[in-house]
Amino acid sequence: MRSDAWATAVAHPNIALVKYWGKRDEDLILPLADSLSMTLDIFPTTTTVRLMPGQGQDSAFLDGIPASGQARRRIAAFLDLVRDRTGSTVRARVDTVNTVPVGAGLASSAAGFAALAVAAATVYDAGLDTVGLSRLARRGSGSACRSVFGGFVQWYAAYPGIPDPDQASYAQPLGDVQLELALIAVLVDTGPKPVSSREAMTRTVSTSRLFPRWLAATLEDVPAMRAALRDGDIARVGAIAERSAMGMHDTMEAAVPPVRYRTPASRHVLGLVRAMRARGEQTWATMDAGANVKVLCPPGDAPRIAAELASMSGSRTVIAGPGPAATLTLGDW
Ligand code: 2P0
Repeated sequence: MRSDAWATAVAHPNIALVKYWGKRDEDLILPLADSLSMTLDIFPTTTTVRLMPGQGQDSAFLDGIPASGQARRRIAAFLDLVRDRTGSTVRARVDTVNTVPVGAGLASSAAGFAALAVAAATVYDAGLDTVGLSRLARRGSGSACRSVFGGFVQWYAAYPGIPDPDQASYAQPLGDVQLELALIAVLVDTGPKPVSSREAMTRTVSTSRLFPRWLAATLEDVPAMRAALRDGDIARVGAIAERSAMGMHDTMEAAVPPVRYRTPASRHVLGLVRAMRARGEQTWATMDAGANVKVLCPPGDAPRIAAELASMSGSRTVIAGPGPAATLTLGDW
């Protein structure tokens, strides 16, 4: 490890087709169930980590603006995990450039911590393979472990009884998916979300009477989605994805106090998607921890459906397809 080492990595957001919602270990970020996702080819995050010998604490800049408080502490705690592995005490400067609105349910933390994991593991010479990088990214933000890989991905929960769950919980790409799938992001609201997904998740698990039912459904949805992806059956993929997402929102709306990410604008778009499907279009909706709606459809239909959704909702739409794994793009280490 050279004292002036630096590395730059790029990673893309992922959208879960079967959602992750609920942890069984808040510190290790172990989920209560497996989840399945598609890494996107839009909205990349680029992160540079530069070792700063002599600097007293880690510094972080998000789109050029110094991070403070919780955001800086979360990055510093993540770098501590990397330093713990390598025995280094050298602090670092982190520069992150997002192309996606932060905190709007567009998976900026997934891309951000995946890129940070790859860049930090490189400069600190942590000697991690892709599974190790996925485990590390998970400790920054659960869904980030999926953005280490491209295409369709499964995150293993490491169910109770597994001897070393930290080791056993990581993501892997699915090698047997035949599906051609597009995702249209309908940007109804790109402002920050009212409640962080971390807080919302904890509140849902501890207070929502619907949560046990949702968890049981997820345990059934994972193998059903695996089979639908393997079969390339877009109608089954869409139906399972939509019920996973809507069930997740139902369970958080039953939390005390409720977490409401679905706004009137979201509900309008959800209604448009249902109406399109009723007239024979292959369209299904999913949503994450924010008001924006993502629409799944066949790639050939995406430009037409995106244009119609944009004109009916007045919102910007962006078409995505399966995207690449997180990669190192530059460095001097
Ligand atoms: C997902 N989401 O599967 C779900 C669906 C949002 C809705 O993972 O606390 O930022 O860092 O593990 O990964 C967003 O939560 O939460 C998320 P932490 P994360 O994509």
